[in-house]
Amino acid sequence: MYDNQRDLLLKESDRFPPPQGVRLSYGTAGFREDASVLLSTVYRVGILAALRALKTGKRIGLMITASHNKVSDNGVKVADPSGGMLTQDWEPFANALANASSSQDLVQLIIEFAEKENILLNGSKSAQVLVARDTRPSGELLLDAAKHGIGSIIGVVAHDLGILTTPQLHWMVHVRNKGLNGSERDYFHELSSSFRCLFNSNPNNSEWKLKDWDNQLVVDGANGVGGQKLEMLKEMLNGLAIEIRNSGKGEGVLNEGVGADFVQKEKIVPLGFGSQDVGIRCASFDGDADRLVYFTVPSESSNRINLVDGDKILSLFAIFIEEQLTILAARTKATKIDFRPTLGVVQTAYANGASTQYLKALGLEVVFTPTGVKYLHEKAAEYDIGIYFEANGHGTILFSDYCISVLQPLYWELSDVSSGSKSHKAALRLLAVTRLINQAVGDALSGLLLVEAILQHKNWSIQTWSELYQDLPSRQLKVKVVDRTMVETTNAETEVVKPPGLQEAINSKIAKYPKGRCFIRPSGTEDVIRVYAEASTQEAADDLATSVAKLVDQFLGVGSSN
Ligand code: 16G
Ligand code: MG
Repeated sequence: MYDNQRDLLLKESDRFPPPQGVRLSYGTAGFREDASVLLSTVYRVGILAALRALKTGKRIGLMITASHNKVSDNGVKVADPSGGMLTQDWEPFANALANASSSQDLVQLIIEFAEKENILLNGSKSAQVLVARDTRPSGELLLDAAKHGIGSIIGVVAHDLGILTTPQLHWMVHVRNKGLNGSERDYFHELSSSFRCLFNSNPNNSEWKLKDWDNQLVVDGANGVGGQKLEMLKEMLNGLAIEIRNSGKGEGVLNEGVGADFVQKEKIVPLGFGSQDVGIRCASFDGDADRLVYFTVPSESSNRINLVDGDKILSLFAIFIEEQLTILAARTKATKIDFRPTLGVVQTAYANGASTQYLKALGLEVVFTPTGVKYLHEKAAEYDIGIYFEANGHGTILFSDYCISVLQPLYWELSDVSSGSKSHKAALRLLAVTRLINQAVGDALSGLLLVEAILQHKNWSIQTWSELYQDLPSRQLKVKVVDRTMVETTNAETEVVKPPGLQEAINSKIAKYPKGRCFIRPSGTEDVIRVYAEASTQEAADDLATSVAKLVDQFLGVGSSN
């Protein structure tokens, strides 16, 4: 490392001293903490993103957000050149950087890491990091710290994209690394034009109908960035009739009693919704708009909701894609192009058992990964068409390069042999989905438009969609423990391997309940062990969860469950 690089790093990092007594961990989706302790962490993640940009020679993304956490928290995560999550190999370095206790230690770590990764720190290469933040008040100051971090590596510059949703930033990294423009306007144009294309491919629809389209959709924007961006998207869809509440314009506090996480976990109506919404199609985003769930308010007399979660969104998407592929398969014989993509569905252990059974009964290949987008995304990318969703509403559909490269010529061939036919339209619809659905990460805005287009296409109400299958009753609990790393799991988190004997004890509890299923896992974002239980009745699911929570308490010492 050249002296000027070392001096710059020492000088800049002295301005961002690490907090005392806080141990930081990159976790499932970046660092998240009370915003007041994060300046040094974000500065250091800026350095990491700059090093990653030099290493890959591509644009890297850095997002300031704490997603569904309370407004006083904030966080930071990094997007790799594909627009996906930071490669897991770099997570230990991220942890080491964040926890280095002095500027000297920090510089030493950087020197060693750069040497190991063959990153030249002599300013001979240039690179760019795209940075953005959500609407949290602490975001501006933290973004500034990130820019200082990026600027501490000679040759790397930060490009500030302002306030964005997390998926918008991931999308921009993905698109710009392909040599395309990737502005916010391009993002909205891509979503709105592909949505229009899908909408018009339905014989009963036409462009002018977009305005008069069943206007009974109300969206809860979690008082975050998603509501604001949906307003902008709406403009580009000529006033598509969506009512947006909790849009972050002073109606309430970010994620407080609102948003996808609240709706999915509590299963009660978010603030701003109530008896006036009975029977209407409603949707909720989380604070940074990478989660989407739907719901209805079934009755005026109760605040309970009927949840249509990520599993049901996944099922809707899978049915639609499978239908288009079946139509195409019947006709591709007439063309020179042999198109037989592999299709896979990816879930986690939190997926309701009824959804898995339903998807398997459709003949789909269903696979499981541990919790966290990075795992699901990686698995889905192994298929030509990989559909992944967590029950909490994170998910998307990935199309392989092969798939996209074949669909386009296939569409043109079909326009020769059978223009306007069912198969021609099926190819058109699949092509539109490849453009509408975010290829970098799950995206509430693009997911919402795809759900809406499919419901229109099938002429389904939210009730018809919700009745595809009946969810098994479930219960989630968390147990505070001294050290959550004492629990180790395998088989996509469904079996405990450590501490010994605990899985056997859980099994004997499960055996008592018809359709019983239960697993425990250490949280990746909080210092707790999570318990999930499912059974044929709500009472049984509650009992099973409570008895397993007690076991966790017994095996892992001090603690209380809630
Ligand atoms: C993060 C993850 C989410 C996961 C959740 C689990 C991303 C972008 N987000 O929010 O996928 O479901 O953590 O939290 O990966 P837990 O480990 O505390 O249960
Ligand atoms: Mg989120």
